[in-house]
Amino acid sequence: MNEEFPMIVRSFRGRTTAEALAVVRRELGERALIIDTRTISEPGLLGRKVGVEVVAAADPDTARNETELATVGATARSNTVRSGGNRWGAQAAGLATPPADDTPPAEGLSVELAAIRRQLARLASGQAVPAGHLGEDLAAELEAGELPAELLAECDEAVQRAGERLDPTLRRDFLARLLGRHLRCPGALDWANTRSLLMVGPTGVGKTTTIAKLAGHLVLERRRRVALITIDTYRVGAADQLQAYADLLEMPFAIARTPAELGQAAERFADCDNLLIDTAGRSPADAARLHELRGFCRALPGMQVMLAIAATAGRAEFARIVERFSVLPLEHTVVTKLDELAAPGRLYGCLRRHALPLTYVTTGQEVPADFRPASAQEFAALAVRAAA
Ligand SMILES: Nc1nc2c(ncn2[C@@H]2O[C@H](COP(=O)(O)OP(=O)(O)O)[C@@H](O)[C@H]2O)c(=O)[nH]1
Ligand SMILES: [Mg+2]
Repeated sequence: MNEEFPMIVRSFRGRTTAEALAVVRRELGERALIIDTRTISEPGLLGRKVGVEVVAAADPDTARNETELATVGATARSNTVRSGGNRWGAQAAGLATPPADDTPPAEGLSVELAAIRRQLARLASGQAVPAGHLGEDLAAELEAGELPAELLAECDEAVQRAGERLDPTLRRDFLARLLGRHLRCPGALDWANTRSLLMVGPTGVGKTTTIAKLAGHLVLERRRRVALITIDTYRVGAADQLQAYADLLEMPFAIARTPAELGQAAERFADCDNLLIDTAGRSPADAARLHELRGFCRALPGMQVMLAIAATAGRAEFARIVERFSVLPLEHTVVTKLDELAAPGRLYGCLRRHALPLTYVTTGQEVPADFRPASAQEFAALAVRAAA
């Protein structure tokens, strides 16, 4: 998490946008920067309560003194949320940041011309992405990270909306905050109330390794008694790997070939606090296997299901995996192989598009060290290359 973020960022609620904005102005001053607005709906005494949540930022001094929001090198002129564009107009490419005062005019001009040229090239190639407010460098970086075009446009619009009140050096942090809010991160797994966890996912994604990491964490740091079980319906002998971890960690181990066998194993391990259940088998395209797994899900009351998906998966592959495994009640996701991530924007786009409930990430092959709780802010910061 970025403790150093030199701005106050808070969320405010109201029944209407106007009401929420009034609270923002009262608390953070007239010059507060609106980062995001969304409708909220939550259970209340008399049915669902609908309202608006506004996230706003302000310089700490501004919030206290109700003076102008101090953005380096910018003189604030407008009190409205939407600020006017720059001197070239909002649609001009890459010109959102006027050259600093000490930039020789000729150099500033050539930068601008280069930006226009690149934008024209994009238009000509049919990949027009309205990224003129992000600045050429940041837009190019986000594109290189494969942030989907619609999200690039969203970032661009947010920067445009922020206008000159947003210090250019805070652009990445600002966008990370904005994007982070759109991911689902329900928080740490409640191990005290989750006795059994079933790990599913494609072959080779890191399911068994992750189970071993979780087991190590539970035993070493939480002093819980853990048993490991492998569901091995195809008798492919894939249980050996988990058995080796069970031996290493001195944990009881069982193989279950049917839901009934899983139930029996759970009874046998009645003195264990947690049962970590691995699955082995063929490709996720195997519908019969998934149907079979549904049977296993019903074998133990309160069992939770975790999908393992690799950070390196392509967009189409990601969609295919989520679609396949969605026949199971997926309560958790572990994003594996984050250490091999090459396209952070693509990963962010996939996580957001499929609204997966993010619980853990794994970051290497070392057991049990290479895993940690997932953080929406981290995925977003990776996507916009901000400090996490
Ligand atoms: N780089 C990297 N490799 C991993 C990670 N997690 C697992 N692996 C490796 O991925 C390979 C497959 O892991 P495994 O647990 O057997 O996958 P499974 O088939 O889903 O059970 C092994 O070589 C693991 O060491 C990770 O977070 N990062
Ligand atoms: Mg395995």
